[in-house]
Amino acid sequence: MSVPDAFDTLKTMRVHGAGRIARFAAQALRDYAKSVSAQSTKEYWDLVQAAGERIRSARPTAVSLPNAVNFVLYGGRTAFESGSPIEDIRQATVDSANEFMLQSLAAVKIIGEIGAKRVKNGDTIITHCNSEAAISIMKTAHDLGRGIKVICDETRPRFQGHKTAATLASYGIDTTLIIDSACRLFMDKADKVIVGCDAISANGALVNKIGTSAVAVLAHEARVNFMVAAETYKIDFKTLTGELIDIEERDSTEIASKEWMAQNPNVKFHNPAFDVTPPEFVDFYVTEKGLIPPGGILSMMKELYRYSEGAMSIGKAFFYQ
Ligand code: RUB
Repeated sequence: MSVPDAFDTLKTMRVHGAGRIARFAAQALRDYAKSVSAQSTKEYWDLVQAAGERIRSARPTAVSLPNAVNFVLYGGRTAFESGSPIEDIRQATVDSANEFMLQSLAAVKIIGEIGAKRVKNGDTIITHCNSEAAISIMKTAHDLGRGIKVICDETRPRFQGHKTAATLASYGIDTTLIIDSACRLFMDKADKVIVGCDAISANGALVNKIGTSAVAVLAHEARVNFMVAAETYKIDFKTLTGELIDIEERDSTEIASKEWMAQNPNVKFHNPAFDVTPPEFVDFYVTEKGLIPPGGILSMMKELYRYSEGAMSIGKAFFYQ
């Protein structure tokens, strides 16, 4: 797949969900790095970096995308800066992409195992949007015989909740699909909320699909545990220096048809794809490195930077930019 095709696939959400986006980006950049030819190492590296920039710009909010791209480029740059020949830079880039993809998949599995320990027999769980990390927890709990029930928000405007409901039901989990605005009614019946994550800021705030913060407020009101399944590469290091996470604004045709718009020319539209849940509404993050309360994110950032050898060294990757 060409770099413009990869960009388009991400932009139009044919691949969506932060983890899948990250692995798709790593794979697309790997394939480009594998095949592109150049006359000099500088030309080669400029081309690979430009491809990374392009892929990185497809979706602004999920920090897994720049972190994945930076991770892949980090491997190549180390070889480039040490004066290695093109073939070695190519191999280093391919190796770091493969490492990222493997570690990302492993993280989803570990999150499932760690998170399932927090799920009790007979729990009713509410979930929002479509998160493979959150699904991993629910599937693992189900496989352990916990007899869970899951209520899925439909997640307007793109209805990713339908996908979650179909997946959970296919595993044999007792699954119910509700409209987003029915969530408060069902919160009384819930024991916990489990959602995924697009980004975590240094203060422990969660960025996830639009509507997540409303679910968190409802959980808080009803004293229902709110847990977030998140690989550590969803931590946004830029927030350490005060940068705010960009919230993607999507096309208004996701919420009204062109025909309706033409009939109502004075109506304005606003279609943010994500929202921010303040740390006080998050009980804990389930990461592949264990459970972390929102107040522990800063220490995790330090750990990721300090112990940045080998796998998942997003600390190093961040400073690569
Ligand atoms: C998907 C979404 C998911 C997170 C986490 O949004 O908000 O909850 O990306 O998913 P979109 P995962 O459909 O707009 O990409 O756990 O799979 O990384």
